[in-house]
Amino acid sequence: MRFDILTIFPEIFNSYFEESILKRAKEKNLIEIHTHDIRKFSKDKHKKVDDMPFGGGAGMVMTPQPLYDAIEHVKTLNKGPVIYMSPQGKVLSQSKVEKFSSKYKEIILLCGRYEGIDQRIRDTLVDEEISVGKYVLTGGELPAMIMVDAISRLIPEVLGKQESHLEDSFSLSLDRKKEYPHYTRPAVFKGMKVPEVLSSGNHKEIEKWRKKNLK
Ligand code: 21W
Repeated sequence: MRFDILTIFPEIFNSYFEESILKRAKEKNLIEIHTHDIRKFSKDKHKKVDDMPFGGGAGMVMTPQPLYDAIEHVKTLNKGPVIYMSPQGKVLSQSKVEKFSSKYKEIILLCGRYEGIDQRIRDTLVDEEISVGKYVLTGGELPAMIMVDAISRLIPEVLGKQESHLEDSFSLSLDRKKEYPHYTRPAVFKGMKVPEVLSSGNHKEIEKWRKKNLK
């Protein structure tokens, strides 16, 4: 999977994608992540990317020229859909993530800042708008990271045997499913004991206990 991310804050992405599972997926060439600084495409003498809203009102709007040029450039590198991370978008769910992961080999993620982007870019260059939940963030960068994370972990071989999603409760059904409680060593922590059955070696009894203790 190839991701191209359009943002005015490309540095935000570096640390998260350079750790753990996604770092390993990049090293194994299972995913490619390219960030593009929208500001570099600004033809304004001060590299401005925002302007006042026509009709008045609070806040600034991302001006169309840098967005248009950035998207047109990225479209030569990535043939996938342009997904605008937007509070007005369809809320992301595991079934949506599964659709993206199976349908596309390339995806373009557009991150907004300020009050959002000029409507003419949405009308002409955006294929789909996705939100990550019903709460207000400062921009689309965290949502884009969520997209990359959730889509990438469904690609075969991104997760090791250890983290395999074939057994996890999320991929077994579309919505949140119950999980049994997890414990690890030590067997006693600050006086709290691990349920004895879990170290009994009796797999039938362990299954029974786990079924009975779903949360
Ligand atoms: C948020 C821009 C709200 C404009 C009410 C109170 C991308 C996002 C974003 C943002 C407004 C996503 C206002 C879940 C999100 C994003 C920035 C509207 C301000 N309205 N998913 N304050 N939540 N957010 N105006 O915020 O770009 S995906």
